[in-house]
This record gives sequence, structure tokens and C-alpha cells, in this order.
Amino acid sequence: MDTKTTTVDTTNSEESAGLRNPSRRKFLGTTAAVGAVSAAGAAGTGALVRSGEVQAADQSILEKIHVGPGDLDEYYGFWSGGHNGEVRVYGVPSMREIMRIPVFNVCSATGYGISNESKRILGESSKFLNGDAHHPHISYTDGKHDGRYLFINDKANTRVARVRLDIMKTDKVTTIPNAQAIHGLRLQKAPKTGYVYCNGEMIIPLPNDGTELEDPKKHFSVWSALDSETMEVAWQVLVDGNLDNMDSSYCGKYGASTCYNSEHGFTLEEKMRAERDHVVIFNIPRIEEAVENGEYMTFGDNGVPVVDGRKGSQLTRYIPVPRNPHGLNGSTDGKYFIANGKLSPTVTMIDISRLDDLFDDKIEPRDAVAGEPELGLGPLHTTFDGRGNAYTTLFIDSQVVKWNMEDAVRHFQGENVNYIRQKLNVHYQPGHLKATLAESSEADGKWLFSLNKFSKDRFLPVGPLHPENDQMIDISGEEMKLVHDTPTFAEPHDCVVVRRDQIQTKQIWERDDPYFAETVKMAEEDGVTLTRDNKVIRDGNKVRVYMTLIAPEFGMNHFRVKQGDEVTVVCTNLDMIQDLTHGFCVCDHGVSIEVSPQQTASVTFTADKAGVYWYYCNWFCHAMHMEMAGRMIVEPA
Ligand code: K7E
Ligand code: CUA
Ligand code: CA
Repeated sequence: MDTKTTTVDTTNSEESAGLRNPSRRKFLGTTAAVGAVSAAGAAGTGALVRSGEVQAADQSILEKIHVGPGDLDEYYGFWSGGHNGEVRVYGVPSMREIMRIPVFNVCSATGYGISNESKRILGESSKFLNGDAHHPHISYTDGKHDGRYLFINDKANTRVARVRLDIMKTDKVTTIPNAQAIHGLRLQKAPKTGYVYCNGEMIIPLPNDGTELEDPKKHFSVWSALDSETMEVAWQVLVDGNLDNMDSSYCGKYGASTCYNSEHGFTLEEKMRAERDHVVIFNIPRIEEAVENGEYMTFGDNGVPVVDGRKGSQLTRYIPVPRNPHGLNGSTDGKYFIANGKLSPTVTMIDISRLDDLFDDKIEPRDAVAGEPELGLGPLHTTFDGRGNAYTTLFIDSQVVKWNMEDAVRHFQGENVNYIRQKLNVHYQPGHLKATLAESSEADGKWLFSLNKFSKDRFLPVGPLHPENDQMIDISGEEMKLVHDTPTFAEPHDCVVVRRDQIQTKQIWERDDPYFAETVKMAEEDGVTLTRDNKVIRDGNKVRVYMTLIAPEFGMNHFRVKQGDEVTVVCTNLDMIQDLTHGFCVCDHGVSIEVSPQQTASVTFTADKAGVYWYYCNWFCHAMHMEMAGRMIVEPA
């Protein structure tokens, strides 16, 4: 490894950071020691523009982020909710939280995870109450966001979900076979998002059925491609080591993923043993051809074609990079895959235009590297401003570093040039960062968000559990300027920010929406017209209650069932007025669903107690909202 070793003067950086809490910096210094094992080094190339902590005095910046009452934001920001399992929608630049979209979690307000419609979407996995959502990405046409769908991974329960952006609801969830812990996720960018690509992170024996339990050499991970429309797994690629983060090229031909465990290790020590790990490059046309030709295997009974992309395969190439890399980001000019060093102070720039030659064996894997700039301690993720600059988070240094890509390439070729533009302190320990539109070819270099893992002393104290701190930075000028702190609940890993004109939503439901089509079909089979009828239908001990809702009344002020009945209540909101959502909640039965204008929603539960149980509307809808209630009368068995 040709990384220079220099001494880091922490005293100096502490001073210039202007930290309110110096012990914080010292605490971080000790965690930094892990990284320092292999990566003692700081970017020493040239003078840095350092910004102090207090910048809020700049009135002109504050005006830029002020969105007045009733005014609309310029961008939609979609934030992952980490192990909270949801997606959150922000207005940018105001950072007002506009909506939450439950994805892998259960939502008490909307009834996601409780209603029959959402349980159908979650399928088998509706038994899980948790998820771990990291990487939200919005579908593309020709490298630009088309606003149809958002896709996101679930690391906890190995799933991928799709959110329909016209209604901002999760509409498909797929559990990925032959994998454990779906982590990196990206989409096909051109000509259109056909595939959703995702990484299996944990290495497992295949099939993972108990026949193999101990041999690390028989543990693998797979890279999966899903069909974005059906959300079925089209094929998988077996690889050596694990997979961490990934991206896909704007030309549509290549995928790339970091691997921090090329060692196939089970313990921390084993995973750090090799001097170098790798980036796996996937040749998508070659993979499709292999699948087409039947050159694949299957594991267990899931039938998913798995092609062999382990070392030596013609479907993949393994590019050595300094050990234990993390983020993998494609530059918005389509030129580079950038692997972020984590334990190394460098990022590795892989030249996408050299990958054809690499696959044709005209060059060696390391010949595809166009630059390896040294940026500072703990580089995790990189984003772009569309003007040739990249921005990388330094987890250990608690900084965002702005650097110039072409200067980094020239430096790699031996020129004496300074590629670092600025280092900005952030508070504290950033993971991902994302600039506006920087997951598309339209990166506009206006705002950047640093998603910091620790907030420490930045907000009013709220007990031992602290919020994260997502900091907003103005990158429109030469110098990065910190403008806003947003506390976030556990735990955004990543976000995607798009122009508001790129998202078109419906204000009320259409009656033929597929979201509740199965429930409509059930009503038809029962001879019920949902937009008119209020009816109870008994079928053995199964009772279906069809009810209309119109402010401020339920179509039935009571219904009768027998103790032990399985009750399905189907609610249809007949109001046509925007924003007039009703709810259906039954006291003491754990039942609550959202019923928005023109929506049909249903829920099934057991009436296990005799007596009178009130149901009520739980979205405030009318002056007589409190009176919008009725009785479920449960006759003793
Ligand atoms: Cu760095 Cu899951 Cu994208 Cu978190 S990963 S930070
Ligand atoms: Cu209907 Cu409140
Ligand atoms: Ca390793």
C-alpha cells in the first residue's frame, strides 16, 4: 500500500474546530484509534479554507433557507428512517418534515402493518415489526429522476420495498432469497429503471438450511437484480467476500460494490486481516447473457437463477482497494465509481471508461484506477455538485471535505496539484452526505446535507438517547457554509433530494387504484357496492362489515357480531374533499386504519370479548368529529 503516513496533530484540529465541548473531541480521538491502525494520515496537500463553527450570523444565508408560512419548498427530500424502518419526506430548504411513509415498520396512525391492504403488501414478512431502512433511491429515465417510485432496502429482515410516489405509500415488499441483510441498493439509471440492484451484506452458507454451519470458505453473499415492476428477483450473482455499498453506471452497463470482508472472516480481527479488500465490478450484459444461456445454479427451492461471479469469473472483476472500504458513489458526470476508504484516508476513483478493457483483459484491475486522493480520516461517502467537485464525509475527523476530481486525477498522474478545496467541521461523525439532485445527471450544486451520527451537545438534552444531527450546508459558492442543524430520530443513513416538479402526487384516491383492488373484488363477490352500501355479511363465524364514511358520520351507528367471530370491517370514505381523511379505530381491540378521501381500507380482528365496544374516527375531520363514532355490539357466545 502506497499510502503516506503522516502525524495527525489533534490539538491543532481541536482548536480550529472551535468545539464547545473539547472532551467530545478527545472522546472521538480514542474511537479514531481503530481507523488509525491502518490509516494514520491526513490530507496535507496545500492550505485549507477552514470555516468556524458559528456562521448563523450571516443574514443572507438565513434568508435563503427561510420558507415563509404558506410558501412551498423548492425540493422534496426523502430521508431513510434507519432502524425506525420508515421514510420521511422533508421540504428543502426549510427542512420542515412534511410526511412519514411507513415501509418496514408498523404505523399506529395510518394502520400500515395493521390494515389488510398493507399486510398483503408485506406478505409473509408482516410478522416482523421492525426494519432497517438505509438507502432510498428514486426511479430514473435517462439518468434523471422520473418520480414514479422510490426503492429502499431493509438490512434487518433482508427485504427491498417500493414506494409509489404518486400516493407516497409502500406498495410492494420483497424478501430476497439466498441473502442476509440487504444493504447497498441502487437502481438502473438508463435508459430507464428496469432493475433494482441490491447487496447481500452478511456472508452465509448456501443454501442456508443447517447443512453447513462452520466453514468460512463456504460462506458467500449475492448481488441481486429485481424487476422494478414485478419486484421479483430476476437473477443473482454469487461473489467472494461480502458486499457493502454499491452504485450503477449512467451508461447502464456496470454495477460496482465495495467489499470489506474479502477474508470471509467471522470476527472483527479476521475481517481486518487482509491489506486490501476489493470493489467488485458487475458486467450486466454478460450476466444477462449467462442467465439466458442457462449458466446458473439455484439454491433450495426458491428457483432464482444464481450466476457464478466469484474470482476468475468472466462476469465480474475484482479491483483491489485499501482494506475495509465503505461507500461507493458514481460521479454525476458518469465518469467514476468512487470507493470510500473508511480505514484508509483515501478514496479510490475507478475510471468507468476503462472497464470495457478490463473485462476484455487488456488491462489489469488496478489499471482502472484513475486517482486515489488522500482526504482525511474515515472517508465514508461521497456526493457531487455537478461542477467537477466531490464532497466526502470524514467520519473520524468529523468533517466534510470538498475536493476536485480532475485535480485528483492529475495528482495521481504525478502533477503537483492541490485537489483539496476546503474542509468544513460538522457535528459530529458524519455517515452519508448528499447534495441536491446528486443521484442524477442533473446535480445542481446548491445544498448539501451531512447526516451526522452524533449530535452530542447541539440540542436541548433529552436523556441518554440522543437524536442524530443532519446539517445543511450551502455549496452554491466557492466556500461551503454551514446553515442549519436538523435533529432526526433514529436514524437516517441516506437521503435523496429532487426538484419539486419531479414529483406528482394525487390529492384524493382514484376508485380503481390497485392499492385496494383486492378489497373491492371481495366486496363485489359479496354483492356489495362500496360507495353506497352499509351491510353486514355473515359467513360462518366470519363477519364482513361494509361501511361508508362521510363527515361526520359512519354509515352504520352500530353493528352486531358474536363473541369469537372473525370480523372484517371495510371502510369507504365517500368525501371528495382534499385533506378530509377519516379513521376507523375500535376501542380495546388494537385496530386503527386511515381512510383518506375516496379510499377503501379494511382490517380484520377477532371480537374476543362480549360487550359494547365503541369505534370512532381518529383523524380530526369535522366540527362534529368527536361525535363520529358507533358501537360494535358483541353478543356473548
Ligand atoms: Cu454508510 Cu448503510 Cu449507507 Cu449507514 S451505510 S452511514
Ligand atoms: Cu371522521 Cu374524524
Ligand atoms: Ca477486510
